[in-house]
Amino acid sequence: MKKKNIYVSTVALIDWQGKVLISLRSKKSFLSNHWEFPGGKIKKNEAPEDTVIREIKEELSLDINKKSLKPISFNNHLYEDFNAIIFFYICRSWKGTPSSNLNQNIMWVEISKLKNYKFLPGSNKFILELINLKKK
Ligand code: DGT
Repeated sequence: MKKKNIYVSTVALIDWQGKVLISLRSKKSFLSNHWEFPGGKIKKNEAPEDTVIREIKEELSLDINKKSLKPISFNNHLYEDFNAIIFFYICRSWKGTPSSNLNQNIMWVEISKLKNYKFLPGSNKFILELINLKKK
């Protein structure tokens, strides 16, 4: 059976120590208690980069310049009720100090330790890609 497509943009914010910011989905949300990369659904007529910039401002109060966003990968993950097409970026510079506006638990984690966290299934692939990125 065909499922509805949803389009999502996500980003790995990587700091000067090579740590990545991840956030824990709140108890009320679908797939709660899974970790995720910050981001969210792309709105109608919005470019994927603009979704990252908007969501990072809303969720974490950080300002990102479009030039700092580097597209790395995408994934197509079939969840039970929908098909998620997820665009994945990395970003190494921004303005501000992150604070969670959604009351989500946020954490900086070394790339090599990301495997120890239970991520949304649609984003597991990106962890392997971050590891390979480090090796390059
Ligand atoms: P909402 O706003 O009530 O629809 O709640 P969410 O949290 O499901 O919506 P949103 O805007 O965060 O959409 C993200 C969707 O993408 C969500 O259904 C799960 C899926 N997804 C898979 N991997 C990731 C990831 O690493 N980060 C984020 N943000 N979403 C992911």
